Amino acid sequence: MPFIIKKTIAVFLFTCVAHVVKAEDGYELWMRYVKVSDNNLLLSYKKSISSPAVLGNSATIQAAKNELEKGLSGLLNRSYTLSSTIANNTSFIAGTAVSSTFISANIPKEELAKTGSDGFIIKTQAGKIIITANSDIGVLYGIFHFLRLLQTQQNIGQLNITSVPKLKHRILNHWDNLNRTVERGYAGASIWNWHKLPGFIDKRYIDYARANASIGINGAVLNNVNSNAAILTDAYLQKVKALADIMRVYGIRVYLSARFSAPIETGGLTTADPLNEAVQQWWKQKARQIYSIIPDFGGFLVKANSEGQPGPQDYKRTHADGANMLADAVAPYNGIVIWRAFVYAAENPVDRHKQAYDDFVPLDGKFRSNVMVQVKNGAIDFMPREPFHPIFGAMPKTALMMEFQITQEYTGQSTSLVYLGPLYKEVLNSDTYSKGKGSTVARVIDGSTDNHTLTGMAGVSNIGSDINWCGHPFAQANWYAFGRLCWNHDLDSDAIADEWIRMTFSNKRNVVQKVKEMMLGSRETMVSYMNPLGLHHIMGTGHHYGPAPWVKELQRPEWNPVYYHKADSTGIGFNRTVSGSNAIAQYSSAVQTQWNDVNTCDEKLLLWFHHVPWNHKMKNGQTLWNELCNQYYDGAEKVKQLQQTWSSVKQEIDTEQFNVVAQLLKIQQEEAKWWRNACLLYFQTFSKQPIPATFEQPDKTLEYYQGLQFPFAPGN
Ligand code: BDP
Repeated sequence: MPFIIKKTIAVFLFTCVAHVVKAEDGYELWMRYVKVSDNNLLLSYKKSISSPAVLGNSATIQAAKNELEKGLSGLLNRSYTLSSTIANNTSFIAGTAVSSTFISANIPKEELAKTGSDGFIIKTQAGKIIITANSDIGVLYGIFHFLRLLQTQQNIGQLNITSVPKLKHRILNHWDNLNRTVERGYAGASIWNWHKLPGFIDKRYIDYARANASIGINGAVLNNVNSNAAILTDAYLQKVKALADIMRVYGIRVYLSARFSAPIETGGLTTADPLNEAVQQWWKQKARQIYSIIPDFGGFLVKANSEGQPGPQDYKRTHADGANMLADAVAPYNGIVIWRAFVYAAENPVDRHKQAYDDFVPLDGKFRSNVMVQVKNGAIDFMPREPFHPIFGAMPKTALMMEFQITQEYTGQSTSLVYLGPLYKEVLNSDTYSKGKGSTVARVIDGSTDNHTLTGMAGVSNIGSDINWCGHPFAQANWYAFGRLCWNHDLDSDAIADEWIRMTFSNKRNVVQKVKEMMLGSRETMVSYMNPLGLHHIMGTGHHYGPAPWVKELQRPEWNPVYYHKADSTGIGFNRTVSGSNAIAQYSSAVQTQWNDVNTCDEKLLLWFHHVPWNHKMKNGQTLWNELCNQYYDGAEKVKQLQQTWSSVKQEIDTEQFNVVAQLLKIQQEEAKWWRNACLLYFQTFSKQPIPATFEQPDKTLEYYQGLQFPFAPGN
């Protein structure tokens, strides 16, 4: 073949290869490290980062080096080999102060002291960028932060950042079962391949740990709160150890959900009574064994006496008796016990809203110092909108941990684009008034209102074996937002969305602006077409997929949607004021005044606290019935707008990612209509009023919606 032809073919092949852009499947999450698109910035970054050095040689520092190498090579499109020593032309240095005299000479001790065990400093000093911390994990967090600055295309000319997490324990709760099903999981199977552990280490475990470390998450409860005692047996503890060994490198401790009756099920005892000495010894021995295998084991999470789980009340003991017994077992190893306050009982006729408070508040001051009581954000159950849980602010002597749900059990599951940042912030910013104005939920959990140092936040994970981890590409943003808020609850959801979009999709102004607009409105949109005006718990039975406000025959009263909406010919809503269940009395008086008058109550929570006549006049002059219709229609309409906005950025988004989201938005549109039509047709049987003629009328009957069945819906 003549040379010229060979050359032409070679050039042709090269051009083809160069143009094959890898379609994105979402696996890389927000750590894509694609080349910086702004050329000026790219040049300035390259200039600022020469001969980077990362000092130290622990496994964590090695992970930090790997990450920086991967990040810089991708972002700056040039291969980097990191050095462990400072050269003459080194302009970027990362390491602890003890790792280098250069760092200790340039970063004042007092500044470093303020960063504690996990925080970090990023500073331009003596013409160099210095990333430093008191610990190797702090250095790793600093490197992730630095990479985020490049990913989001920030100016790094004169850096002066000190970042310290506001919460000590930043934990994901996996509701993963040992057979790899995931309770309320919508992203495939559990990522923990228990059967193949400990021999087989899936690469995902490392990427999972990287992703968590990148946002500061430092704990993972590996198994479901509805737990199986087998996780505490010798064989499983070896599997847990294999995971702990990986996570340790990234600063993540593993925790286990402990089944309270494990001494009976796996220990051969006849009781699990927390005051029984043999039971106490059994747990002490179990803790000793676990810590001999996993020295930095985090501790136990317990769901007790709730939804059929065993607990201390089975023996007429209190939650404090149960928690303290476990706390004593892990205390010698610095372990903690996280005891859930999500309790309610079928036998208790009191409004479910009140039950956890009634059980727990009298126990304030009775828990050991290594116990945290983990409280869901609201008193019912992770609803699309709930008032904050009245326990926040009511147990000043107890370390209270927030529990949010990241997995979208009640917020559209894996077919809906719902950014939960605004939900989390709404709760965190709520004022409990427990110590006067400004005693926000955030300040209760970060320990500042009541002087606690044991602080934390848990999120029920939305992670599974799906290639994109979370099922819906936008669900990744909820994992991300949760982590960022654990680190700093002062961040606003707009800023978090901004970062996430830049790292996940693009830094282009148009994309950031449009996608952010979609995300920021998405939670309110979902509330409008599912649970407007304070409606709650009106979803399908068991799987919780779709609307079913008509359900009234379930065995336990508080499992029935009719228990919550109480629609009748006179009106709709749950009267929780003094003339009703008086749940409102569990809040401080300043909070009560926001909600206890039907005419001044925040309308977003109107039907949460009041049973309201159909013709009640709303603040905008509409009747309640018409406003309910408006909200449902408005919500469904806004999903159409989400579709349009998404289409407008088509050219700028990776095709595969674009198509996944476009298909899901189409499903969401149908689901929004379904919620709207089914709920309004049903409530109309009580209001006896028409859906205003200006609206497109439902095309199916109520009977049709009532007949829908989903026996195989996921997550059940
Ligand atoms: C409910 C879920 C159920 C969980 C429970 C819990 O439907 O699957 O077990 O919360 O938090 O919302 O324990």
